[in-house]
Amino acid sequence: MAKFRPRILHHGRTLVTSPVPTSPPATQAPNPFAHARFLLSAAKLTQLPQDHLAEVAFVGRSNAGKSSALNLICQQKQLARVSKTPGRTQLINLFDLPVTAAAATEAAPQASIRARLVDLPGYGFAQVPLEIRRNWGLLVGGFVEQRINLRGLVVVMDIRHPMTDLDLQMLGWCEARGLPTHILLTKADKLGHGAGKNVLLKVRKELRELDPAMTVQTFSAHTQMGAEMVREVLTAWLEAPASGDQPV
Ligand SMILES: Nc1nc2c(ncn2[C@@H]2O[C@H](COP(=O)(O)OP(=O)(O)OP(=O)(O)O)[C@@H](O)[C@H]2O)c(=O)[nH]1
Ligand SMILES: [Mg+2]
Repeated sequence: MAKFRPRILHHGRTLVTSPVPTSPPATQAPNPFAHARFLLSAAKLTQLPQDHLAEVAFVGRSNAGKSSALNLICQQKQLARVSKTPGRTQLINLFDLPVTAAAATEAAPQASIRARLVDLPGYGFAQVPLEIRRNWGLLVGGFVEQRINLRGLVVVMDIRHPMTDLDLQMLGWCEARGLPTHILLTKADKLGHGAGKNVLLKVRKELRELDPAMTVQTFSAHTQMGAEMVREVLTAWLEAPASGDQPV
């Protein structure tokens, strides 16, 4: 198990990743994530399903807004638990996207993606005891490094405090794993339009240095800004054929 430590990111690696759409679709497609339902919470990697179903994981600092983002993407208020207390999610929470009769109609086949969404415990909460931090490293580190089901990672950052040292370390893990990585700059409602755009451009510039394949967008769980955009990114990842990626 590698330690959670800074990695030197190399340049110019090409990853297969979906381009971030720049404008909303002309017609509103059905939301393929609306049928998500809670599957299980895992305290250990061995408790996770052992199959080959595609998964996308949400990771980021504690209190950044991971669970809120998941809820908006799935258009459900209480799918993932949201809390004002940082460090609330200490378990890996899995959500199933089942193919239901309601979801999979011939008219809207894109409304049925058989996959899972994963809410990972957050990092960077100063008051967390050493024991819990150790456990976090084993759980989240192990998941990001080894989970064969992973098709992509969404790194959630508070737009007011993006690209912290711990975020950069996480991006290093994502980069090492070689999976598509998309950054959500969330709580964008807390900044004015111009200020938010400036942060977006700055982060995009930093990513060009770190890993040009990584993508970024602004997002707000409160105003729904960027929800359709991230749904399109996830859909493209989950619908893409598996790359034969093996655990590292
Ligand atoms: N203004 C604003 N607040 C948000 C937004 N997203 C989340 N929050 C608030 O931020 C706090 C933390 O949100 P969560 O979604 O629980 O964050 P988390 O990353 O899942 O936190 P942990 O599970 O503790 O790691 C809550 O009080 C949310 O209401 C947003 O887009 N805008
Ligand atoms: Mg959470």
